[in-house]
Amino acid sequence: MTIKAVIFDLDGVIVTTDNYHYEAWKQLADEENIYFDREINERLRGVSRMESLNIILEKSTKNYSEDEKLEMATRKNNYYKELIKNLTPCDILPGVNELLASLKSSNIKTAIGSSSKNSPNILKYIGLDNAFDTTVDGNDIKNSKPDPEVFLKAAEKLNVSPSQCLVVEDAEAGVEAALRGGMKVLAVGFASKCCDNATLCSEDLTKVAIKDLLNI
Ligand code: B16
Ligand code: MG
Repeated sequence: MTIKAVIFDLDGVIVTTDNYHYEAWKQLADEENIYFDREINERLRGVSRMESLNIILEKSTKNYSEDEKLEMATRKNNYYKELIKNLTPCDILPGVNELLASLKSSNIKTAIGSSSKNSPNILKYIGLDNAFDTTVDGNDIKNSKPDPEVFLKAAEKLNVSPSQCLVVEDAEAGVEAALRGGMKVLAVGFASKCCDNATLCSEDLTKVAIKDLLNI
């Protein structure tokens, strides 16, 4: 078997938080009179909070200071933190629990590799805080996706070489990060429609057979 570890992105792969990110950014954008819509929201997938804010500010004519930007990012995160309190195990995406169980019974290591600093809380709310061998998230890295840092750290913690890792991603930035890290990548959801460079593509995890993942 080529693959010894599977590293999962969190938002958009394990659980869908898209709408909560959208609602929290929308509230901030409305307060600041900045145009924001769901198409712009798609561009925020997988990128860090501050980079997301910079994308939103492309529609603003005002120049914000670094302190003002920090305040806005914190304000958005406070709205988001309230919204994600609604998450429960019912929000785990289809196929996730089954795939995790098959990987465990095949002795394949698993990790979370997420840009989100809210990862620890999200995993708690959905009851998967003890489901992975290790987790690396936005709190542990300096460079966010498409930089491969988050995935390379996860591989290091698992003691598996990058070429033996498969990343599961829903964002273009995440697919690029995995490939730049020398890993294989399964593109799901949004990324499955646009990432021709991914090793494998699937609309969701219900359509994925474990034997196809491990022998690539
Ligand atoms: P936070 P992932 C990413 O998570 C989200 O896709 C992205 O939309 C968000 O901006 C980023 O986390 C940072 O999130 O504000 O919670 O730190 O897809 O890498 O699991
Ligand atoms: Mg994601």
